[in-house]
Amino acid sequence: MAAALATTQAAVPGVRVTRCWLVVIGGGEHARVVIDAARASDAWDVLGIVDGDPSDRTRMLLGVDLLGDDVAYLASVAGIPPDRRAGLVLGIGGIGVPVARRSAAARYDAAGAGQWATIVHPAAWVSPAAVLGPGAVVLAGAVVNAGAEVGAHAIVNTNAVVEHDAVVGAFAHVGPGAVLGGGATLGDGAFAGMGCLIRDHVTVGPDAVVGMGAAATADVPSGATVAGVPARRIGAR
Ligand code: JB3
Repeated sequence: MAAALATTQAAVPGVRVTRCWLVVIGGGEHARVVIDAARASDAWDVLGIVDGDPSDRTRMLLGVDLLGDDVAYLASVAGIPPDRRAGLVLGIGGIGVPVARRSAAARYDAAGAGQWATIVHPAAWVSPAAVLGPGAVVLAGAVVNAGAEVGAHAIVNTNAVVEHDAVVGAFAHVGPGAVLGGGATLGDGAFAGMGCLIRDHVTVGPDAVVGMGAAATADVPSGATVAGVPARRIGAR
């Protein structure tokens, strides 16, 4: 990470580990797994969540502080020097529709609110020869093999596989158990549904959707929705 982030010293038996503070934007269902991954990784201490919905369950379930809505949080960090600000990560999952995630990221970027953190659950494997973009999240059991690239704010969900040399675009989402074969591409904002297969060297265009359990054996046009085995076009997103 280019510049320093605000850190916290956490005592663990026999050692002191320096962790960075993390703020999670959005406090719904996806945020819970992001928070678990961040805590498990020993790299982050979760300062709190930012969410305008006061009914959220994440605080109660995981004991996380609510820092207010976006307006309140952005106002609160305005006077803090950049190197004293917490790292940021999107906790908004959006279930394959990246609109809210894109607009939240743009809002925080426009405000210069802080650096985006990259969160990797310790039970995931990410090759040292893979590249993860800022704000990318790789959850438990996932594998990201050598030469793969995972773009900014992309999600590699539980038990997903991103094979060697595959590319996951910015804001794309590889759903739980989905597999991208070697050299495959999931375009920006595209969604690979749970358990789907994307054949090696196949390209799924930006903002396309590959349905749950589908097998994409040929390229998928931008914005298309495909389903079935082999996958056939069933509509547009
Ligand atoms: O399928 C899996 C494994 N996970 C799904 C995930 C990818 O998408 C999960 O099952 C859910 O269906 C869905 O999770 P998500 O997006 O966390 O949904 P939900 O529980 O509705 O939480 C979204 C939260 O984001 C809500 O609390 C919203 O108030 C909040 N939110 C939405 N837009 C926002 C914004 N929060 C902030 N701070 N800023 C926003 O612009």
